[in-house]
Amino acid sequence: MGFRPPLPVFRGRLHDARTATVIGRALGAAMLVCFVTGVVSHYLQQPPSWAVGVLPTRPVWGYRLSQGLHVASGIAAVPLLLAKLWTVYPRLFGWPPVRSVAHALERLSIAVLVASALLELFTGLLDTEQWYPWPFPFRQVHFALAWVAVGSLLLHIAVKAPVIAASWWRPRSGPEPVDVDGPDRRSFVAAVGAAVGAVTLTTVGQSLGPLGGLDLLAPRQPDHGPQGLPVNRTAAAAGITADLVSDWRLRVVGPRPYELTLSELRSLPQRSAVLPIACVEGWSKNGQWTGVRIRDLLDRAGAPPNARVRVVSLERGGNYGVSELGASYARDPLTLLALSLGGQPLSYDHGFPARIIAPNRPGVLQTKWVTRLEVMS
Ligand SMILES: Nc1nc2c(c(=O)[nH]1)N[C@H]1C(S)=C(S)[C@@H](COP(=O)(O)O)O[C@H]1N2
Ligand SMILES: [Mo]
Repeated sequence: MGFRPPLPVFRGRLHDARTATVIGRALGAAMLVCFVTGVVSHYLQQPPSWAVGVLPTRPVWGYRLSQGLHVASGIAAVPLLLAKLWTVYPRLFGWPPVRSVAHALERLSIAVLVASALLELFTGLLDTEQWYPWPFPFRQVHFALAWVAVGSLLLHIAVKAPVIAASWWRPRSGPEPVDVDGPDRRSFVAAVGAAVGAVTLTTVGQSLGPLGGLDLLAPRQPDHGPQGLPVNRTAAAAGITADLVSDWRLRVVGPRPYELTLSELRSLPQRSAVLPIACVEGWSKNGQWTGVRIRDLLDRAGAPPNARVRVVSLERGGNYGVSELGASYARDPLTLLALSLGGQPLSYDHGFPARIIAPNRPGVLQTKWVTRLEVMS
């Protein structure tokens, strides 16, 4: 019984339950915010069929806020997770490694939690760089793993509830005059807090305009790009050439189909709206868009009021060449087939001759180089 292999022994109080709780509750909060906003983003991009027509179009900045929080909480979770792992890693050397079936299951659930949390943050971070060095589809796997991570997080919290409760408050000094929450722990927590603050302040400007000047680490600077707006996929990358665009027509397919040239579109009533492009990768920027209301174009085609619309781009082969507007978006007075941005005709990279812009919508669905609107029954 007395045998113990020569494993390291840890005496530092920074590895105790109080530190694990202080770091863990911040990490848990970040993970929960990240999870909820991630689920919002998933269902806005891929709604269940009953929800397609009723997705909320207000507030217009809703998705911008939600996705800004998603990416910010994910980034904040990186230093928190590293600190948490450092705090508890001595437990890897506990002896005996397994004390009971329950203990074995608990260790297994923690392995699942750590693995899924690390992989979530890693894939999410690389997505913000638009770098996909793996063979699986990012979005589906990121979504599925999120449930694994949150499920094992909740299980972990339930198992540890007594320890967490006992360590939640700053321990009071006992009879001996020791500072039980001493300077070591305060320095450690302050350092982790500073790391979280630093990575947040240097990235959150990608979606939070006033902090744009501090946006040093995020892959996108919201001000960099033609017409003051970043570009995710350039016209060149999408294979859009002057040739393709030269005989451009908008085709509206519905009960009364028709075609319009660009100058005919420009002679229809024009509307303006200030709406953000809110990219799922975290950057957001408002633009002043002008163009024709989708609603007006659909009415002219004789579309019923609850019609869904398939939006088709000139772009072939990409993942984003086709999108769908449910009825709530299609009828919204702010949903435009935009022809200009900031008073200038759209640049090629922003979707010339025409793109979709709709309120409270993931950027990935704001289809560029639109050539056809199809009324779906
Ligand atoms: N046809 C097409 N439309 C597209 C894309 C695309 O790759 N192809 N990218 C989308 C994405 S991911 C975003 S965030 C916005 C970016 O818009 P911007 O380049 O005008 O800023 O356009 C969207 N529309
Ligand atoms: Mo995007």
